[in-house]
Amino acid sequence: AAGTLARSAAQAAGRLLTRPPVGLGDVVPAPASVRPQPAADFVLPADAAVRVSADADAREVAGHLAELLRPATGYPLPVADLPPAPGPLQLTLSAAAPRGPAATVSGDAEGYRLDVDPDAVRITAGTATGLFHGVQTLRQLLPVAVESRTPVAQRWVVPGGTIVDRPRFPYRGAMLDVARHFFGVEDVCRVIDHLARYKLNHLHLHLTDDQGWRIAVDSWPRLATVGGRTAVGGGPGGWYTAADYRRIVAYAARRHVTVVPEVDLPGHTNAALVAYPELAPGRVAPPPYTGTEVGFSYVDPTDERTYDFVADVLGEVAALTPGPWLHIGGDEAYKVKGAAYTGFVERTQRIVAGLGRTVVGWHQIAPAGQVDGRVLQWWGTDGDDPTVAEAVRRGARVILSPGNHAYLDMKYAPDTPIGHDWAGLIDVHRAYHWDPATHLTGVPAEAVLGVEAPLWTESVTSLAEIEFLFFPRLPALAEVAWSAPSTRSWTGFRERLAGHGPRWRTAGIAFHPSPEIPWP
Ligand code: TNX
Repeated sequence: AAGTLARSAAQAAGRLLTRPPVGLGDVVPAPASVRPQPAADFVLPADAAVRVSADADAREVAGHLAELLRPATGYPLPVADLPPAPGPLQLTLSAAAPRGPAATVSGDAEGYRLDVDPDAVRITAGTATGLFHGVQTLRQLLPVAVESRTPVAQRWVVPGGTIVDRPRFPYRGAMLDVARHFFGVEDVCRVIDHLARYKLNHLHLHLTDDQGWRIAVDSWPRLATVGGRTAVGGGPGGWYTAADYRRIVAYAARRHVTVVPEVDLPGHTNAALVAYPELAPGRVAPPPYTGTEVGFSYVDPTDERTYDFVADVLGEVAALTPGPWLHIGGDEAYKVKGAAYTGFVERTQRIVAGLGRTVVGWHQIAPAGQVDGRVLQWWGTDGDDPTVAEAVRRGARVILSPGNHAYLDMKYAPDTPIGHDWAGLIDVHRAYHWDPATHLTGVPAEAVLGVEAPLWTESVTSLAEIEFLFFPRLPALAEVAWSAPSTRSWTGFRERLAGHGPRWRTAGIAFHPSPEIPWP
C-alpha cells in the first residue's frame, strides 16, 4: 500500500511539474462553457500537420493557424485535407457544431467547439468563421512564447478538456478614426489582427472629417487629392487609393472581420468643402481645418448638387465594400437643424437603401424616418434616450458605444498622456462593467445588434499610441460583446486578462499596464 501511495504521489508530482502554463479557462473573451480535463493535456508534435475539412474557407483558416504557429515553433505544419488521416490538429466543418446567436449579421454562425486530449486538438464548427474563432482560442491556450516571431525551444502544451463557445451579440467591433490623423494600410492591418485575436468581427473606419478626406473617389477626385492633404495639428495627412482600401478589406475578410466604411454627413465635412466649394453654403471655400473643434461645417442640404455628391461617393464606397453596412455619420451637424437635417438624412438613407446596403448612423439620426433595418450607433453617456427608444419602437436596431464605457479615446486616469476626458475617465473596470442588454431604457436586448469601441484620433498619432489606448480596454469590451452574463465577472476577468500582458509584450504590442490588473 505504501508503494502504491508513493507511486501515486510521484505521479501527482509529475503532473504538477508538467501542468500547462495556461488553464483551459484562461480565455478572453470568456467562453460559454469550459470543462477542463486535467489528465488530458496535449503536446504539439514537431511533425504535426493541420488537417482540415475539404472546403476553401476552412482551408484558409487552417492556413491561418499554421501561420500563427510556425514562427515560434519552427515546425513546418503543412496543411492537408481531412480525411483520410485524422492527425493531432483537426479543423472540422460540421452541420451539428455549435452555432452563433439566432440573428447573426450575415446569417452566419460563429460558434465552435474545441476538444483537447492527449491525441489531438479538434476544432469543430458549422462555419469557417466558427473555426477561425476556435483557432483564436487555441492560440491563447498555448504558452506565451507562441507569440514570438522567432523559434523558441518549448513544450507546446495545450490544457486538456472541452470548450463550447458562441457569441452573445452578432456585431462586435472597433472604430478607427483615420481622418483626424491618417494611418496607412499596414497600421490598419495590424489593428485588424488585434480585433481578430479577441473575436471582434467589425472594423468601422471613420474615413472623412473636417481635418481630412481619406478615400479616393473617382467622380470627385479632389476630395482625396486636396481634402486628404491635411490632418490635426498640421500633420501630413494621406488617403487610401481604391487598391489600398481593397487590401484592407481583403486582409479583414481573411480574418473574418467586416469593414464598415463611414462617410460623415452632413456635418464634419470641412475637408470636402475645401476640395469642392460648390458644396458649401454660399459656395465659398473655407480654409483647411487642422484644429479639434466640431460642429461648424456642413454640406448645403438645399442644393441638388449635394445629393449628386452623396450618391456618387456612397456608390463608389459601396462598390469597394463587400459588407452589408454603409455608415453615414450624422453626428454633431449643429448648423443643419430640424426638418433640414431630418430631410437630408432621409434622402441619404434612401440612397444607401438604393445601393442595397444597410444604413448605420450615429444616434443623432434617430429622429429621421425609419428605413428598413437601419442601425443607430449610440454614443451617449446617459442611458435615458427617449428619441432613440422611439426609433427602436419604429424598427431601428442599436450598436452600443457608450461614451463613458466604450470610448477608447478617453483617458484611463488623470495622468494618461494622450486622450480626452469629456465623457469621464475610463479605466479597465469601467470599460468592462456594463451590460448592453439593459444599458438603454426602452431598448430591449433583441434590438441590440452589438457593441463597438470607437477610437477617435485627435490626440493619437502612431500605432503604438493606438495600442496603448486599445490594450487592455479592447479585450474588456470584446468580452462585454461576446460573453454571456453568467460567464462574466470582474474578478475572473482581471485574472484571465493578466496572462495576456506577457503575450502582448512578446508580440511587441504596446499596452497600458493598468494597476487594476494583477500582471504576472
Ligand atoms: C465626439 S462621438 C465626436 C467626434 C470626436 C469625439 C472625441 C461622435 C459621434 N463625434 O467627432 O472625435 O467626440 O471624443
